[in-house]
Amino acid sequence: MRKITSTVQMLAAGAAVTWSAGAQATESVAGQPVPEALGLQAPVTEIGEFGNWMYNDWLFPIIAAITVFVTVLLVWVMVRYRASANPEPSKTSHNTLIEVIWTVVPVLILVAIAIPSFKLLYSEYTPPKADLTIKVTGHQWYWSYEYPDHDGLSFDSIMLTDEDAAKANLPRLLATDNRVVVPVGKTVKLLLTSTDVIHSWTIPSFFVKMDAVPGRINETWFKAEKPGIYYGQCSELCGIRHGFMPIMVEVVSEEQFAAWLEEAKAQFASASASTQFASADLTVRQ
Ligand SMILES: [Cu+2]
Repeated sequence: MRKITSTVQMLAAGAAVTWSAGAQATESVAGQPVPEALGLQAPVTEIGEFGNWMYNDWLFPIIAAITVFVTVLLVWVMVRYRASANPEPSKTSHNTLIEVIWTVVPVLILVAIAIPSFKLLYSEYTPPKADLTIKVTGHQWYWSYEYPDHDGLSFDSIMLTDEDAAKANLPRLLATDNRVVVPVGKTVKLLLTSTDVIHSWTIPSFFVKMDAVPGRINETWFKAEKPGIYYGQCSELCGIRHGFMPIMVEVVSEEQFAAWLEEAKAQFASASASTQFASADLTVRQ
C-alpha cells in the first residue's frame, strides 16, 4: 500500500513538473504561433483571458458533451433497435415529454452560450478612455502607423526578408522592419482604415481583430498587461501578398516608450521629409 502511495506521489510530482514546464513554454512564446500547439495563443489582455475562458472552459466542454451524447445515442439506437434485435418496431409517433425536452434543452444551451458571448462582445465594443491613439492604414502589402497624439509621428511597417529576419533572430514571415511600440497597461485606441482593399489588423494574444476598410474608419482597442513582442498577420484575403503583411507590436514600460518616441520622431521625421520632397517633385513633372 505504501509503495502504491509513493508511486502515485511520484507520478503526481512528475505530472506537476511536466505541466509547469508546459506552462513556461507557453509563456515564453506568448505572442506568436508555435509548432504543434493547440488552442488559442496565450492572452495578455483581460478580454483575451475572457475569450480564452469562453473557448477553452465554456464552449469546448459544451461541444464535447453534445458530441459524446449524440454519438452514444446513435450507437445505442443502432445496436438496440437493429432489425434482428427489434423485429417488431414500435408504432409510437408522439411523446410529449421527449418533444418538450428536445425543444427546451437546446434553447437553454443556446442561452448559456449567449450570455457570456454578449458580455464579451459588449466589452470589446465599449473601450475605456484611451491613453494613446494609433491610426493604422492597410496597404497592398504593408501597414502604416500614425501616432496623432505625438506630433503625428508616422512610419511604414514592412515584412523583413527571410535573411534579415534570421540575422535579427526574429520569426520568419512575422517580423517587420518598424514595429508598433505601446506602453504596458495603457488603453490603446486603434483607428483603422485602408487605401486600397479590405485588410484586417489582428493580434491573437490581444484578442483583437478588426477590418481596415477603404473609405471608412473602424475602431478597436486593447490594453496589454505584459511587456513583450506580439505578432499577428493581416486576416483578410487582400491579394497576392496577403500572407506577407505581418504585424509586430512591442509592449514596453512607460519610460522605454517615452525614449522610443523621442528616437522615432527624429528617425521618421527625416524619412517623411524626403518622401514629401519626392512627391512634390512628381507633382511638378505632371
Ligand atoms: Cu491585407
